[in-house]
Amino acid sequence: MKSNPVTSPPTRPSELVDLAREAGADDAACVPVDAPSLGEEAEHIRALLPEAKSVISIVVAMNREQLNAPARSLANLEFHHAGEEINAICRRLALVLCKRGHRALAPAMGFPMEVQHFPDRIWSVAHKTVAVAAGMGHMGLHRSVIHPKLGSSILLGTVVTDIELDPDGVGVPLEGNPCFQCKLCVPACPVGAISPDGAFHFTACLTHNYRDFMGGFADWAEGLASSRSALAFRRKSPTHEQVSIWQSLSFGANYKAAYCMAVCPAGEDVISPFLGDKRGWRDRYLRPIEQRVEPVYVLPGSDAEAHVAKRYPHKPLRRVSSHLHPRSIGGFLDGLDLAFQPGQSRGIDARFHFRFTGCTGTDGTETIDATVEIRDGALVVQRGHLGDPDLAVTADARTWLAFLAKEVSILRALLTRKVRPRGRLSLLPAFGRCFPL
Ligand code: B12
Ligand code: SF4
Repeated sequence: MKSNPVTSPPTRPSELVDLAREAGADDAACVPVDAPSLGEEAEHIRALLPEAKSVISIVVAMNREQLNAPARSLANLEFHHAGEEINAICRRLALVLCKRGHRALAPAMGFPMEVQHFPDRIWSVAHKTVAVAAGMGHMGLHRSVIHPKLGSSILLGTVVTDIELDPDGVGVPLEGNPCFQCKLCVPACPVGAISPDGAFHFTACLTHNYRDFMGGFADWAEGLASSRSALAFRRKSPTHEQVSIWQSLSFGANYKAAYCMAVCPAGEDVISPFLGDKRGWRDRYLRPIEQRVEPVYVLPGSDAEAHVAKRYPHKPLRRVSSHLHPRSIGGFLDGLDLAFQPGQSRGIDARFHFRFTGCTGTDGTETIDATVEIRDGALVVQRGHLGDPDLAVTADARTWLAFLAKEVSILRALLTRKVRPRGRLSLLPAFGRCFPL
């Protein structure tokens, strides 16, 4: 039986921070679950622990020298060790709190995740959102959280608990962002996932960096299953790629890049050598990454493919699939902005109306209408039909999802009238080009 924490007085946040440090954290802060800065994340936190009242953000610093080494085996070793360490710290802290009569749990820093939801949200808690809300840092241009002192080379964890916090000393978002817009992370990324204007190209990063993970692995496995012979498979996927998969399965999945984190000079403990010799920093940390000859994984016809061909012609291009096939029309519509390729949308100035019939809703089948506008390299997706369309598409939901998963050809879908376009038909393939999967 648990003791009744409701009767106990609110806990001082500093007490929890001390416990987190004793458990091994390099920094920590707590924030109530109903803090406005947590936004919708509160729902996900309460889904894990309905009694949750607070979250403790845990920060662990990594060895920057190890991350900065161009050899990715060194960086991956550091990611794996630091990841295990943060899981152990969060587990230890949660156990201490449980022994004191509270409820506490520690979601994974990375994997395992709720992969049955793939490609929708599979993580239990967004550690970045918690860390930012608790004042542990802000997301930089590269979209990782930068700690004001430790910099970018940190991993994050979260402990969820039913402890009521004394408001005095709870974490609040930092006033300034440690990212000072040096933009070194932009050229460091081989697939152009980080735009100088702050946009983050999710599918570019995922397809390359996570080649041995999740959808990348599924694509590799399908390549194996669909090959006529061993030789045909070897032609499709050279032997070093099978060895990479073996290594990832044996020793923990390995990232292909993470260079954005490696080159970042932000953070009090990191910045001095950069400010002292900016050119020297570039030569030491950016140049070897740029010059590295390494396979780069891209979606065919993506902005990433064009970027590698233009910026890094010495890096061999490997055209693969991300296997981010949506499983529902809601997932398709929500995922459009993650998959959108501004470069491929050049020249398109159009409004699309979609009507999906036979969608599985909570109370039976239903129809979903949506308007998609693509203009000036930007995308706007809205529910319902707005304005006059240049192309209107009515589609059976199951057929549309099967088409996106390459299980049904568009020709067959058109011939069977499961997909019925009306208007400027040339816009249909143009639309497809903007969203390679
Ligand atoms: C999803 C995820 C990814 C995705 C998306 C990256 C991203 N910027 O969010 C991919 C697979 C590309 C990725 C890559 C990496 N990741 Co990661 N990742 C996560 C994860 C599981 C959730 C991130 C999250 O909170 N997203 C939602 C919001 C808060 O973040 P966002 O930036 O606004 O959202 C972007 C994407 O997540 C995506 N997105 C938003 N909503 C949704 C919904 C769905 C369904 C999907 C699929 C995507 C998606 O679009 C947004 C912008 O394009 C966390 C672990 C966790 N449980 O929190 C680690 C985490 C963010 N990753 C981490 C790391 C270290 C990395 C890598 C460096 C890995 C590596 N070693 O190479 C790279 C860096 C890439 C980069 N520049 O961001 C660390 C970051 C630490 C820090 N200092 O901030 C975390 C916190 C893990 C940890 N416990 O420390 N990651
Ligand atoms: S490398 Fe420069 S621009 Fe990129 S996140 Fe770090 S400080 Fe910001």
